[in-house]
Amino acid sequence: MSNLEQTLSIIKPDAVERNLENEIKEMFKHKGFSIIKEKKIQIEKSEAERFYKVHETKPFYNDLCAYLSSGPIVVMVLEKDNAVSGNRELMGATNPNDAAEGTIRKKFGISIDKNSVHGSDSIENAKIEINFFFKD
Ligand code: IDP
Ligand code: MG
Repeated sequence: MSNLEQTLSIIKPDAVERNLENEIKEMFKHKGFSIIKEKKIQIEKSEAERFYKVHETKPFYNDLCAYLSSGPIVVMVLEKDNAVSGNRELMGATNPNDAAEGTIRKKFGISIDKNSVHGSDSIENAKIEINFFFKD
């Protein structure tokens, strides 16, 4: 049975800055994801703070929000069967040092903070995050 889902993906500033946008998109397409919406934007720090609100008590929250708003990002809605878990798998572990071979973070991540991509962690959060960037 098919279980079509959508998830939110962000190509973070470190990857956009290194011109990795197309290579990362190719990895998504190769795994069968359709990119059904996308835009390249730069967000205000206050928007990053809203987006990452779940992390507001973490010691890295301020740096994380400063970083996400530090340069252009590419925000995408990805669609395929089981897209949420499939994207997490393709991204790899949060720390690129722990990420499996063949994952985006293994291939392109620089450090735990400059780890090249964001992906929603649940179906519920995917809906919230898609609506955050693409309300229409
Ligand atoms: P995720 O991006 O794999 O879902 P989260 O735990 O949701 O990881 O953390 C959000 C982002 O915060 C990570 O992608 C990473 O950039 C940053 N981050 C997480 N843990 C740390 C840390 O211990 N130090 C610095 N940055 C961190
Ligand atoms: Mg997360």
